[in-house]
Amino acid sequence: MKTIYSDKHRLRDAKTELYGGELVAPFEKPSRADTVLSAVKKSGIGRVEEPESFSLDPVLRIHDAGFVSFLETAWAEWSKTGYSGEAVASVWPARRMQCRAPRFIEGKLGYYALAAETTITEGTWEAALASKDVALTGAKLLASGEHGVFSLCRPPGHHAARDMFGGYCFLNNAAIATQYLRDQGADRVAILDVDFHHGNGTQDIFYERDDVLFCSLHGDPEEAFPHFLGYADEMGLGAGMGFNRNYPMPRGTPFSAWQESLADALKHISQFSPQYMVVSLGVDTFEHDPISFFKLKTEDYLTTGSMIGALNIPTLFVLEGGYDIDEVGINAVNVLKGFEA
Ligand code: SP5
Ligand code: ZN
Repeated sequence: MKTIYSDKHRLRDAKTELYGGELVAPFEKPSRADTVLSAVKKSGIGRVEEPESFSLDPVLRIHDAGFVSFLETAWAEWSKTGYSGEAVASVWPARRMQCRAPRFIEGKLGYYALAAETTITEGTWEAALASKDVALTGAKLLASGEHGVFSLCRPPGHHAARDMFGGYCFLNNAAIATQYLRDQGADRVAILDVDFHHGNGTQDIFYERDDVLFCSLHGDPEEAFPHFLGYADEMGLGAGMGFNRNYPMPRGTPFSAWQESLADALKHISQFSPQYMVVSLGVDTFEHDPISFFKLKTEDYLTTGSMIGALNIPTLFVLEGGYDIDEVGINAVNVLKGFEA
């Protein structure tokens, strides 16, 4: 299996994340991608290739144009205010307030942010653009006949909605790749999101559509980020009714229980008979992940990959979360190995 990787992820190198009331060094940091890349190389699973550059067109098939231009200029607008910290939202269009994007950057940040832990910094936009190129290059390889491709995306994407960033995400790489595959002629694409966190952005983007089935396994939003989406009763809307499936699970969920949700999601994906599957591959389900609460072990990722592979659907793996830097590489690669075996 080929891996697509760009060094430009390094341009996303925030110094601060709001966590537990403090500004801490971000969990989502460049060394994550280094760890995954070195595990890929060590595994001998296949070649590592640079992405092609794509225009903004495939991005604008998913994201709002105002949002895209906000991301593009946010750092420049913030830095000219004279603030010394990173660009961060501090005020929101909360209930009964006007939901419109104001002119000043502080207002725009609140309008477009879904969470305050994620800052915008110099280089964030360039890194996000490269990350979507990594995803799109993988999708293009899939469309040209590859059976499995790994897009080693960083920054991640699944929390980013049509017009919202947050949860360490700016552009929704998996959604952009999925739409690209549709636009290349596939009638149906399934998205399987196994990141510990609910893929709120991806769900929101495809919620009213019956051409993209979205299935997400995640920490119960009663207890886990993003808290305001990911409940089991979210089944889709209009034409999309029945094409969204959530599997929220409680604190301490072991692989034995997680695997049952995976099997059910895979059963529905198989019944949908998609031409392609896009896997939002987060490995923050790991027992030692610092911000999550599932109990998956390193060898469970091999089983996960082989269960996905058993469907025999051309599959794009898009990297999302996973924060225990010692194990994130081996766990991600185990999914790929299991898929190929
Ligand atoms: C892509 C991805 O995995 N994004 C996750 C973003 C989560 N950010 C908020 C984390 C809040 C964590 N609170 C956990 C308390 C653990 N003691
Ligand atoms: Zn996550």
